[in-house]
Amino acid sequence: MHEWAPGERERHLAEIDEQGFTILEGVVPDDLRLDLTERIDRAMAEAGTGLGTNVFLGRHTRRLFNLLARDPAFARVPLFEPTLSLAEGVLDEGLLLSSLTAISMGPGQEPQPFHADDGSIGLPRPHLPITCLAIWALTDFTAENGGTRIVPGSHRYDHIPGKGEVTDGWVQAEMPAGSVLVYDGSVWHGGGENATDERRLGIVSNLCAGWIRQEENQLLALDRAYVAQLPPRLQRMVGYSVYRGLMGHVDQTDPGTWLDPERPSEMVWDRIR
Ligand SMILES: O=C(O)CCC(=O)C(=O)O
Repeated sequence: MHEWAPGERERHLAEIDEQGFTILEGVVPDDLRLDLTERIDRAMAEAGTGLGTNVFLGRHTRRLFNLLARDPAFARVPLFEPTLSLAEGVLDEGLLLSSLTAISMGPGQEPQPFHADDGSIGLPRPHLPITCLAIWALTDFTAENGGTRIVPGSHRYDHIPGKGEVTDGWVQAEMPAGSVLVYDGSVWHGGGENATDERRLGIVSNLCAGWIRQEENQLLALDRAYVAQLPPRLQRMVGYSVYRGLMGHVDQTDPGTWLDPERPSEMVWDRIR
């Protein structure tokens, strides 16, 4: 269990609210960081992960999607208490895992176009936070190696960046390995430029409100028998749950009870007398 200093969690939540992001410095223990690094390298080698094929994915960058399906050890990322607790503060406890992706940004990578991660959702902006993301720095993130560029306050802009739109006023998430950048998915951001001769390695843990569609379809990506072995909280986060006793039900039952018939579950219909 992560120990917050008095007022620390509230300070991070206020930063996300005010500027769209916050940084948790040095929160990931070294053994976890190194273990995740080794597992990403193994999984990328097994999958034969190639370089991106466009300017957004990055022609010098390898991305491994669907991380949770590749190794249950990656469950530790979306369940990591400090970032999950902040995401619950931004969204609520009914949040879902939207996607889990490793990004290995190689030397020579140009800056990624600015974008908002919730930009595909056609709601008028600004709107309530509907996604909350965490980028884990498994190596140092620096100005030179492509630390994420982010525009403070842009989660409140009334539009998303136009294609190729150049914006000033961005700052860079420079953070030592073991730190995590947590942000509202409405904020304008993009990977920086890697002008070094070493890779910048990270994991993006994307969480969304329990009432919108997940970016990567976790229920199809993960076999049910596999999900049954994951921690119960993560089972709910991948979609074996109902939001407010209603959304996600099957024939008026909570699909979480398919994995554990004893799981307490109150359906909306039980509340109506
Ligand atoms: O790599 C980064 O710093 C940001 C990645 C990102 O925003 C994305 O791929 O959507």
